[in-house]
Amino acid sequence: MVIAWLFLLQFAAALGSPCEERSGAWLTDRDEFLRTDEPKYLQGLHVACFWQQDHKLLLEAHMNGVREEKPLQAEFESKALNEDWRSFRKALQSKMRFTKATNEWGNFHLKQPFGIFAESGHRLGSSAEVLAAGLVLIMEGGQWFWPPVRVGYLRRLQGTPYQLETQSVQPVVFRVRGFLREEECEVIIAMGKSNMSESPVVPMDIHKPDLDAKEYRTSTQARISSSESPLLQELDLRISNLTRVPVSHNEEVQVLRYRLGEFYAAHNDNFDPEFYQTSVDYIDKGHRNRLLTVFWYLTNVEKGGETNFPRANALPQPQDVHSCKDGLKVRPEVGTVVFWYSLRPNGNNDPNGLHSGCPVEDGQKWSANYWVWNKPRSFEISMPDAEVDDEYSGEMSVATEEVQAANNITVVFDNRHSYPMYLFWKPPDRDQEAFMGVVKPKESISMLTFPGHVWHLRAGADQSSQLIGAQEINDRPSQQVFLLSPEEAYEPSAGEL
Ligand SMILES: *[C@@H]1O[C@H](CO)[C@@H](O)[C@H](O)[C@H]1NC(C)=O
Ligand SMILES: *[C@@H]1O[C@H](CO)[C@@H](O)[C@H](O)[C@H]1NC(C)=O
Ligand SMILES: CC(=O)N[C@H]1CO[C@H](CO)[C@@H](O)[C@@H]1O
Repeated sequence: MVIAWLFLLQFAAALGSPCEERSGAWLTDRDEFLRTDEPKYLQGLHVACFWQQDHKLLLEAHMNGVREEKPLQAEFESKALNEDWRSFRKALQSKMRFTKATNEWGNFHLKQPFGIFAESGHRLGSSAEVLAAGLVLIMEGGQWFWPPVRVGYLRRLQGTPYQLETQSVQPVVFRVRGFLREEECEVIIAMGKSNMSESPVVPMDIHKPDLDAKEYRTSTQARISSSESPLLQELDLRISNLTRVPVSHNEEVQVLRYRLGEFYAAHNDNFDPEFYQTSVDYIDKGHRNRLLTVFWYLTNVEKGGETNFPRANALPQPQDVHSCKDGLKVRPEVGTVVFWYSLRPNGNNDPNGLHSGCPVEDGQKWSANYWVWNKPRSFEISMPDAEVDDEYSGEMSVATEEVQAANNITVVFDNRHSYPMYLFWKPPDRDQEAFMGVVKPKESISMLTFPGHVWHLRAGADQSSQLIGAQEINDRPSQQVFLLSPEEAYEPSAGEL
C-alpha cells in the first residue's frame, strides 16, 4: 500500500506539479469573462506554484488568473534557492515574462513593484518564504487582489466569520453580509448626522468649469477621520483584513445620506490620468490611484437606492449616466458591505468599475464610502520591495500577449488635429456605442481590436456628439494605422471645443 502511494506520488510529480488542486481555488474560468471587447482574463494576476525535485526548483504558473490547459512551466537553477530577494524576483519575472509596461501611461518608474503573496494574503519578502508557501499569488499592480472565480462563488475568510460572495467578474464585485453589526451602523450614522454637507463631485478636465454637481450627485455627506472614533479604528483593521491592503492606504470614511429621490449618477472612483491632467502629478501619472471601494450599507432601504454597475453582464458603456435600468444591482441591506475594484490587478484602469447610486424611491439610505488606494496615503511611507525593484520594463508584457485571442489587430489612431477626438466602439448588434478613450491633439492611441469591428470618432465624450469619422477594421495587416488629418474635411463648430 505504502509502495503504491509512493509510486502514485512520483507519477504525479512526473506528470506535473503537485499543486494543481491548490491552484483551483484561485483561478477563474475563461468563460466567466463575458465581454467581447476585452481580454478574457485578469490582467497581471498570476498563480504560481513551486516545488523542489532532484535539487531543482520547478515552477508552474497560471498566468493572468485563468485556468490554462498548459500552464507555464519553468525550471530554476538550484542556486536560486539561496539567492537574495532581488535576484529571485528578477529570475521569476524573466521566467514569467511580465513587464511594467501594460498601458499607455509611461513613467513606469512611478509604478510600484509587483507583489508576491501567500494564499493567506500575507506579503512575502524572501525566496525562503516563497518556497515555504509553495503556492503564491503574484500581483503586477503590487497589491492583493481577490480573484472572482465565478459569480456566486463563496470564499470563507480564514479566521473570521465572513464570506466573500462574488457578485460579478467584470467588474470584480464582492458582497460580504453581516460585516457590520447593526449597533455599529447606528453609531456611524450618528457621527455622520452631526456633520453633514452637500456631496461634491471631483471634476474631470472635460467637465465644463460651471459643472453643476447637482446634475450628478444629490446626496449629503460627512467625512470622518478614524482618529475621532475607536469604532472606526477597529473597522480600519477589519477592512484591511478583508481587502489584504494595509490601513495606511485608506481615505477617511465618507458617510452618505440619500433622501427620497437622491442619487449619484454613474461614475468611476479612480482617476484616469487622461482625464485628470490637472492633478496628474499627485496621482503619480496614474500609478497612484484608488484601487477599490468598500461600500457600507448602514440601513435597509424600502425601495430603490441600489448600487448599480451598468457595465456588468457585458453591457457597453451606458449613454445615460442616470439610468439604473441595466446591469448588476445590489440592494442595500443593513450591515452588508460590497467592494469592487477600480483598477485591474496590474494597476491599469478598469472601466467596468463604473457604478451609480440609484435614486431612493421610498425611505432613506445611509451608507458610507471607504476608498482604498494602491499606494499609502502618506508620501512618506515607502512601498514594499521598492529597494529591490529592478526597473524591469519592456514593450508589452509577453505573457499577456500569449493568452490574447488570435486574429487580434493593433490599430493606431493618429490625431493630427488640434483638438481631441473621442473614440467609440460601435457594436454590430446595438445602437449604443462604447466609449473607449480620447485621442489627444497631435497624439496617437493604440487599441487592440478585431476584424469587422467598427470604430467611431466623435467630437465629444458622449455618443450624441458629432460623428467625425468611422473606420471598419479589415482582415489584414495586423497593425493598422489611421491618420486623422485636418484634410479629412472636418471643422468642429465653436461649441464643441
Ligand atoms: C485576518 O484576521 C484573522 C483573524 O484574526 C487572522 O487569522 C488572519 O491572519 C488575518 N489575515 C490577514 C491577512 O491579516
Ligand atoms: C494576436 O494574435 C496572434 C495570432 O494571430 C498571436 O500570435 C499574437 O500573440 C496575438 N497578439 C496579441 C497582442 O494579442
Ligand atoms: C466628527 C467630525 O467629523 N467632525 C468634523 C465636522 O466638520 C468639521 C468642519 O467641517 C470638522 O472640523 C470636524 O472635525
